[in-house]
Amino acid sequence: MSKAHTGSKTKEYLQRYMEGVEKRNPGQPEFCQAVYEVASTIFPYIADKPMYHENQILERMAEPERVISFRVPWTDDEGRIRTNRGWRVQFNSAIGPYKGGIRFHPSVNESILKFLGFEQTFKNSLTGLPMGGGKGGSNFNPKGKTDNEVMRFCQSFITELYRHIGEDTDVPAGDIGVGGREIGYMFGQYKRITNRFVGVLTGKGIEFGGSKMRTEATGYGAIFFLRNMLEQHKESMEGQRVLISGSGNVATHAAEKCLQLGAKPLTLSDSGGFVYCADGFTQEQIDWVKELKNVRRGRISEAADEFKNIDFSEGRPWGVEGDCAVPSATQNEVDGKDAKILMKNGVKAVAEAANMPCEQDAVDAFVDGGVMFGPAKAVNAGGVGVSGLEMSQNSARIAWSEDELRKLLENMMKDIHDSCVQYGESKSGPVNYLAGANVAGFVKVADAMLSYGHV
Ligand code: NDP
Ligand code: 2IT
Repeated sequence: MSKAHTGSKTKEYLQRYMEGVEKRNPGQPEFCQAVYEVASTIFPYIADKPMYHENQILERMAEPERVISFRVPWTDDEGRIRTNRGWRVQFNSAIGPYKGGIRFHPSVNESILKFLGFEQTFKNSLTGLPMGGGKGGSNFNPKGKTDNEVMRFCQSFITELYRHIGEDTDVPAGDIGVGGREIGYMFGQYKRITNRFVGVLTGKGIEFGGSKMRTEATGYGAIFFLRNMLEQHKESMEGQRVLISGSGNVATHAAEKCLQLGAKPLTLSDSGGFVYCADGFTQEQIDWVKELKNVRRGRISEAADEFKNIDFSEGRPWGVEGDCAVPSATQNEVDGKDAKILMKNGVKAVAEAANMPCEQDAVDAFVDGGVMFGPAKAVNAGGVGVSGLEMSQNSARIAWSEDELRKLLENMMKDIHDSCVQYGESKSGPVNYLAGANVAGFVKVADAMLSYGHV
């Protein structure tokens, strides 16, 4: 719900609440942005529900239960000692053990990890599985590092973190800069230190307890959500021209699912620029990009050297004409100006596959402009959803089939979509998926917190 939609009393409460959040979290703009986005839709919902105010639920929700910060020393291939900073934000355990990814990127700081942990709490609630919210990471830059350097870094990171995590306490997974390779190194070190083979990390290799469909789950799930939004508005994926940013795990699998559902993925990107294919990428081209990014670890611009019908440009892909946009790279990659251009070019649906990819101005422009807007915590919940199923399989020491997991993912995304509709439907206008996702995620966590008393 945009600022314009909130009543004056509610607006005043929201403003006072945000002043407090900003005062307590100086220099943490991403965290304050994420809290505002949620609070601006929750305050109208709880206006006539005094128990949430009396029990300070929103105040408590904006405070992580615990933030662990630690030193990560490691040795590079030249024998030099390097020092990075590591964190785990254990945000909210009201409905289950802390759960959420680990990010390795030079931009990582406490503000970014707190915003991600806060968002994760609501996202995990939406999946319907018993998982609390957490996030971790390091300002380590994996770019240009050898496999051995990444291995030594991961081992050092876990040598400190292992004492704070566990299959019933906190279960990390991947995020930007952390994929199958890094999870393997971290799980190997955890097992070695503790002498326990348990589901303490998800996104593991299939050979050692990983779940089928976890690698694909976030991107596939995002496109299932997009399809559900379109179908809710009597449209289909067939023939849709889809603008995608990023070229990592989420972006490549989103592009692949678009293709499988008869849509045309037109763009992919990385921090150097974007590639555009007017015909839509083929499966062969998407596989080539996966190999480029996961094995050769090259730049997306190389795709334009390899394929005649692919062009490379600097900047972001939001000026390309398309029908749907699926930002899948990082936070704040779509600003208010981008949003106006996308809308002018006829984009009718936006599905946030990355976490908080749209600035608040862009979110307001989409929601107020009647664009179908799927917020990250709903759209990308398929990743952590299948992580939750990996935890179940690990606990029961079983492995489900790919077919079964694909069905479970598709059904989970449908249930999340329908929860957003249930809480976001209005008598007058289109479904407000933003308010719907926030309220649906909030209710379960808030009610669990009420049950525990003042803790
Ligand atoms: P990857 O590391 O696999 O890929 C990240 C992609 O985004 C790369 O193309 C990278 O380009 C680009 N990127 C990262 N940072 C920036 C930046 N500051 N500016 C421009 N481009 C950038 O990560 P994922 O695909 O796993 O994650 C992408 C997004 O999806 C993130 O927001 C993540 O939090 C979210 N997400 C991921 C889930 C998962 O299961 N992996 C689950 C739910 C959400 P470059 O290589 O040049 O840095
Ligand atoms: O943002 C996210 O949901 C993730 N990076 C995935 C978390 C997980 O635990 O699978």
